[in-house]
Order: sequence, then structure tokens, then C-alpha cells
Amino acid sequence: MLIKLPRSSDCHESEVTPESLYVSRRSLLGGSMAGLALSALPRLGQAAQVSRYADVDDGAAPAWLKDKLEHARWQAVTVKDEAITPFKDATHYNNFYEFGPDKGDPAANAGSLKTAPWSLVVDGEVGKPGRYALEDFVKPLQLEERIYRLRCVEAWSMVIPWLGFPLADVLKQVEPTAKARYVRFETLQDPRSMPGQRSGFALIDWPYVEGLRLDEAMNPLAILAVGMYGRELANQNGAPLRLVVPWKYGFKSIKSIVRMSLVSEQPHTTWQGLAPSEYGFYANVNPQVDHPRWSQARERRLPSGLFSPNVRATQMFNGYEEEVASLYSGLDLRKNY
Ligand SMILES: Nc1nc2c(c(=O)[nH]1)N[C@H]1C(S)=C(S)[C@@H](COP(=O)(O)O)O[C@H]1N2
Ligand SMILES: [Mo]
Repeated sequence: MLIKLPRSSDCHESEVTPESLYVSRRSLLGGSMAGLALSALPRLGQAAQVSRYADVDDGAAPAWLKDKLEHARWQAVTVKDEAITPFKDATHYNNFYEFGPDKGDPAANAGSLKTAPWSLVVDGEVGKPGRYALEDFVKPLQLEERIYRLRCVEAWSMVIPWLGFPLADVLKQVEPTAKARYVRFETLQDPRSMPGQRSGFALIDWPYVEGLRLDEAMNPLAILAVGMYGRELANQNGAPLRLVVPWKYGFKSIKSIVRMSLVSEQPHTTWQGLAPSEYGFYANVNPQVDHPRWSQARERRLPSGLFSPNVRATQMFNGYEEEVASLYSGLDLRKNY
């Protein structure tokens, strides 16, 4: 995203599949948060299957995830009247520079990522630091489906049904101390399985790092995802554990997390470090603040093709203004982009 402008050839892979998966209006039962529904829908009478989505490969979820799927809260949060992006697009049009700079590279190369066993280091300003096995770490947490818009800073977007845990619940579990003001996340560093880390594309100083202010991290919309489309995450989408912060540009949603640190100073994040005049720490989706090299007023919603570009207006905070605007009262969003 540093070096590539959107090109028309980026559109070719979209077959403009007629999408039958629309988010249920029934799930929007009142609720004080407009556009969100925090109601748990029943599981539509399906037995112990993994994927609930048509044409989606069930994958091979580990036992702990299968168990979580049995008791998940489906459609805990949904998007109103917008089609879910086909699984094919969500898994074949990716940014994951550890596996290469092109949109198809992650799908082609991420098979080499070994996602089990996986451990997460929790350190810094916490009462319960440690190295946790992923399945132990998530054991006390309730799996929820969150259907969110994902808006990349490159001006394309998708709607993805994630499966994950509220980040607030994760944080409470590790007991941040009074000194904790930010959360810093780190992606796996493993040049043997990640060709982007050993190639000449060395612009990035690995590992990939992202961060949130603690109050942003505690917002109910922020989740740590372990699945998508009713199944486990595809490797190219950041298996086995990735952040999803739907009101921010996609680069904040760091993939394949191995370390979470509670810190007192604002973390130095990857894209901000590479091009501070183009990518900020906040990276809130904002149609009024353009990227220096392109407008952020509109976005190309996948699937998108030459004959149906599927362009729409970008919404403030990606449509989550009501839920998150109060986090930024008094902050100049032009300066703090
Ligand atoms: N570790 C890591 N995380 C990452 C990236 C990356 O290159 N490396 N790319 C980011 C960007 S720019 C976007 S838009 C999203 C894309 O997520 P998706 O491929 O699951 O749609 O992942 C983000 N997380
Ligand atoms: Mo992105």
C-alpha cells in the first residue's frame, strides 16, 4: 500500500458472483446501537457442522475451536442490508506482506504457516503475564460472530463474518495495571515460512507491529478473531489469531499475533514508521481526510469488476460512528489521522 496505487487490473479477479448471503434483517432487533444487534440468534437448526455458509470449505478446525463453534453467539453484531463478501474474495484478495506484496500472494504462499501449536506471549503492564497456549488462553471466552465492514486504506472494502472474542474480555483476563495505556501487538516472525520476510521487499522492519489506545481496545467492537464464515481463519487472513478493529483502516487489524503487550507509551507501529505522513497511529476511517496520494471519500466494495465497479461512499468511522465517536472527542482528526 506504500508503493502501489489502485490499478484497474486489481479488479480482474472478481467474477461478480451473485451473492445470496445477505445479512438477516431479523437480527436487527431494536438495540440502542443503531445498525448493530447484540441479540443472539438461534443456530438455524443445524447440527454439529463447522461452516454455516454455503460454498465455504469447512476447513479443519482444531478440537478447541469446534467446541467453541458449538456454543457460539451467531450474528452477535451484523451489518444492515449489505451483502457479505463471497468467501472466495475474502480469501484471495489479501494484504499480508509477510507472504508477498501482491493481493494473490497470501493465498498462494500462506499454506506454509504452521498455526498449531500456537502460543501467545502476554507481557508488560499486566497482572498475569505469561506464554499461553492459544486454546488455554481462549478457554474462558465466549465465541461470537461479528459481521463487520472492512475498509482498507487503499480504498477497497468487504463485509466479513468474523468469529472471535471481545478484546475487552481478553484484556480483563490478563489484568492490566494502572500504568497500562496502550496495547501493542506483534505478528509472528518466521522467515522460513514467510517468504516476504526473506525477500528483497525489505521495506518493512519485521515483525509487523500494531497498537491501540487502551480505551479503544476496550470498545465492544474490537475483537480478536479466530474464525470467519463459520469456520477457522484461513492462513492468509491471519490464522490462528488476528485483531479486527472495524472502524479503522484494515492495516490496524494485525494478523497471526504472537505477542500482546500492555505498555505506557504509544507503540511504534509498522505503517506509521514506514510513511508517517501517509499512515497515522489512529487510522480511523474518515472520508473527509484524504490520503496524500488518493481520496478516501469513496471505496470499491468487493466483488468489483470493470462493468460493475461497485463503488460506494465511505462512511465516517466506517459506519460505526455512533459506537466510537466519543473515543475521539476533542481530538483533531486531521492531525491525528
Ligand atoms: N501481519 C500483518 N497484518 C496485516 C497486514 C500485513 O501485511 N501483515 N496487512 C493489513 C492490511 S493492509 C489489511 S487491509 C488487512 C487485510 O485483512 P484480510 O486480508 O483478512 O482482508 O490485514 C492487515 N493486517
Ligand atoms: Mo489495508
